[in-house]
Amino acid sequence: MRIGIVFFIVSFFSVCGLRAQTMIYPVPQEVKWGRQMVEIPATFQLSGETTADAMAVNLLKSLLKGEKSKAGKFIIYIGKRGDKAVRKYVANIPQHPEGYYLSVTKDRIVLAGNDERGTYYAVQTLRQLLQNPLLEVEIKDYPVVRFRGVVEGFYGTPWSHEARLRQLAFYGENKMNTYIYGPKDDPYHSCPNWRKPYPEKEAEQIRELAEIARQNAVDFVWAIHPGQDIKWNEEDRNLLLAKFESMYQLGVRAFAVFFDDISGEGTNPERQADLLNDIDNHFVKVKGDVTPLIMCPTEYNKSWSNPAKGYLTTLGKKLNPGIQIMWTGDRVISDITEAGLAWVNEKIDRPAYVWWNFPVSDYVRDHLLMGAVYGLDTHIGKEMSGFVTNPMEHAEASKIAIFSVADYTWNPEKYDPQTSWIAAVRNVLPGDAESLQVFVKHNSDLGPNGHGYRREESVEITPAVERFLMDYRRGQWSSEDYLMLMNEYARIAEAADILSMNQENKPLIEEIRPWLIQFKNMGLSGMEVLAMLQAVDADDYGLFMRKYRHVKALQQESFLIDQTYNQNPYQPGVKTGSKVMRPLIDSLFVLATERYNRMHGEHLDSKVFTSPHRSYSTVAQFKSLPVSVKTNRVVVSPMLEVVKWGAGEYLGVELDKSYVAKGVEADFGVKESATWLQLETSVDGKSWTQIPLSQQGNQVKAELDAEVRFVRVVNKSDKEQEAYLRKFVVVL
Ligand code: 14T
Repeated sequence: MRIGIVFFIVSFFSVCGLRAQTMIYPVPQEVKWGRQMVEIPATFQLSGETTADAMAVNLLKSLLKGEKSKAGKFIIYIGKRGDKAVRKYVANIPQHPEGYYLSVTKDRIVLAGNDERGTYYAVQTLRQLLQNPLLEVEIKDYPVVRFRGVVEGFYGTPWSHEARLRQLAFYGENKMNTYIYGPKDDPYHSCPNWRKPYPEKEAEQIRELAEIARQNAVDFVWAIHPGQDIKWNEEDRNLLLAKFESMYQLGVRAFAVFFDDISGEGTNPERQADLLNDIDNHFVKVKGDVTPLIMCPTEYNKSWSNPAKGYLTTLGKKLNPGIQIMWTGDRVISDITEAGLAWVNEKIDRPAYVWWNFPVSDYVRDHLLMGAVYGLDTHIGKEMSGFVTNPMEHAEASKIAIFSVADYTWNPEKYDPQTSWIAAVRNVLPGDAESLQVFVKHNSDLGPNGHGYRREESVEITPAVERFLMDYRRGQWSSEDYLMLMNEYARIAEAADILSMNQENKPLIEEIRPWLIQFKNMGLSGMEVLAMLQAVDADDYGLFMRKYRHVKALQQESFLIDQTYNQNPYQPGVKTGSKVMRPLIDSLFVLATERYNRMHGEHLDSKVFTSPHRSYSTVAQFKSLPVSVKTNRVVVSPMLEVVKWGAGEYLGVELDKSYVAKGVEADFGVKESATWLQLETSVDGKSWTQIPLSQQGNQVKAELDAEVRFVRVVNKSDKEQEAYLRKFVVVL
């Protein structure tokens, strides 16, 4: 009797515990848990095996350890609407594309899709259920957004073939059905080679991607980006169709045409629509097994659109109704809102296909964007035809965001950013999830950037940080907050070491290694700066000097890490904890040193170690551009976007002291004939010397061989100019 009660209590609580653990992602529409545990016996019958979707059956078999046999009492039914095997359950199958019904009871499992993908997704859900002891359950499920996935659409190093193969498996597991291939730096996707077929090796890889995508229930969409130099004539039209035909021969069954980030003739909406309709009429509809065309317009966000000129309404009217139109929101990088979608949908006369520019980091390459996915309205699932995320060039690290986008697009109404984020971390690195959680919560924000898009970072610890700083400025601090901060920096240092030795997902660790090195430095610096505070309070001169020197050395080391790893030409370097945890170290270092100086009449340097040189400008878009030093070259980070450069405005570099500089190399995307660029140098920042420039194409050069501390480029014309910042280097 007693034992019975104990048994009852134990099993009751363990079933509750299981239920809490068995979280299914993406979160299903409807789940009803039963009470009984279910054990799939060693022998079972498999009904529908020969008629059901082959991918679904293969996946199912890989999950089952037992033997199938005709005599088994336990039966697994698998199939789609219309199949004999699941006929009895047809009333339970949601009438939605890719929907499914799954039920687990004492003596049977039913996996019934509304269509083949639905069946496949039923098995994917079963796969997740089997990661814990199996419990009775009934699930009715379907996606709200029709096309869900990823657009590889960033500038920078395209993903490797292996990374793409891992991605496709990940999409299948997380019920994403779309991968749009469009890396800006693949010359055969964009200028100049979009007209040419791929070389043999690349062609073979595309063939494999299309095939592996198919095996994971993903549409491989091949995109072309011809707008920068397309001529609106027969020849280019035929070349584009021929390229699509060659991709079709490689197994591609879905296509997109991108007209983003171009200028000139290619931006004409009538011509764009004619071309797309042509492809639709003479290629897509003729083939019969190709999915609806997708196009990315030139005005792909509200802030860039000019409704008076009617670009979007022209596309809306002219484009065949089946053609999908992409949209990034109110801005290039922005949250997705109900009002924003309503605005564009009305103009394009169809639900927009959202291209979400997160976690893409091609304009903030020194940061990792591994924060939670939020800022997406949860009531607009039906106002969009698709939703794809543009990721970072770091494929594995992007999975944190991709996982949550899969969750959001499947079931927007039930989407919860925080729980989804935690689940994403657990999914990507189950063995060291706790450490990865510490890492991602301090690697979320982008830092100041031209698009003005920011993300929250270090959220839980922020109140303690602010309180502690305020208290310390007032001359007192709570030991509770002190310990909390010490503990956080200790966990940061620990997480960095643990993750850097993780063997579970090596590609992930290699992608983030520079940031792990910087993260470790930050953890140590934080602990040591807090030790400085303690030493000041204890009035321990020797201890203070040790800690002071250590923090200084760590600051220099951090700068060195920043100048050594991830040396891309745009935003070279490695930033971590840049919103809260690193600024706190810098503030505390200054405050503690100043306090020490006051107490002892000393003059220890309290400046935080930073780059010796800096850029400065009156042009808003050029504000606080990073400067790096490559041996004898002082390099201002270039930018992707067009810059409006007002009359008399300048961009300059201030060196840490005077040098006899050799020269200047620059590229502002300005043609040889332009005369508004003027180079000037100065030693004191007051009297300026004009230096003649020599130009070849867009490349500008000047010889100096004179003492300079300031070098600047001025728009000396009397009107605003459009320019790019492709290169600005002072050679010492
Ligand atoms: F096609 C678009 F929807 C789009 O977003 N295009 C690019 C994209 O490839 C890039 O990854 C993303 C983030 O930088 O933004 C667009 O690229 C830009 C954006 C600019 F504001 C390129 C130049 C810009 F000035």
